[in-house]
Amino acid sequence: MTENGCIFCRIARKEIPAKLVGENDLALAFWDVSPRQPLHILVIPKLHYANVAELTLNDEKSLVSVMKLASELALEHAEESFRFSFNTGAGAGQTVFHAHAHLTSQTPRSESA
Ligand code: DGP
Repeated sequence: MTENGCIFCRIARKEIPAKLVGENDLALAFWDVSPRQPLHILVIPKLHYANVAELTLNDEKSLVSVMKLASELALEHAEESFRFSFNTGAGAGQTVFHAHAHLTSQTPRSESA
């Protein structure tokens, strides 16, 4: 499932650049272009799902891949505490309608800051 014009699909296909930070078979991670926390990484499924509920209900393998990659990166890049969040719907602040986890932390490891 892909969507023409979806910016995160285009990043997943490596058609447009992003600062990649990790990848596995079904998920990709890159630094958020406008970070709102000292550590701010986005983790996306490579396949297109509009939000985390669509992802969860349709593709458990991609969901697990997203969460595994996000967890690995959290342990690697956050000092002690971190947050995963999925804005879902415009009213909740979602602006890119391709499912993505925000991995944020106020306490990045020094080499990640
Ligand atoms: P949300 O508001 O939850 O839909 O989050 C979308 C995030 O995606 C927002 O923090 C900014 C980020 N973003 C949007 N376009 C790009 C892009 O082209 N590259 C990167 N690296 N991040 C992007």
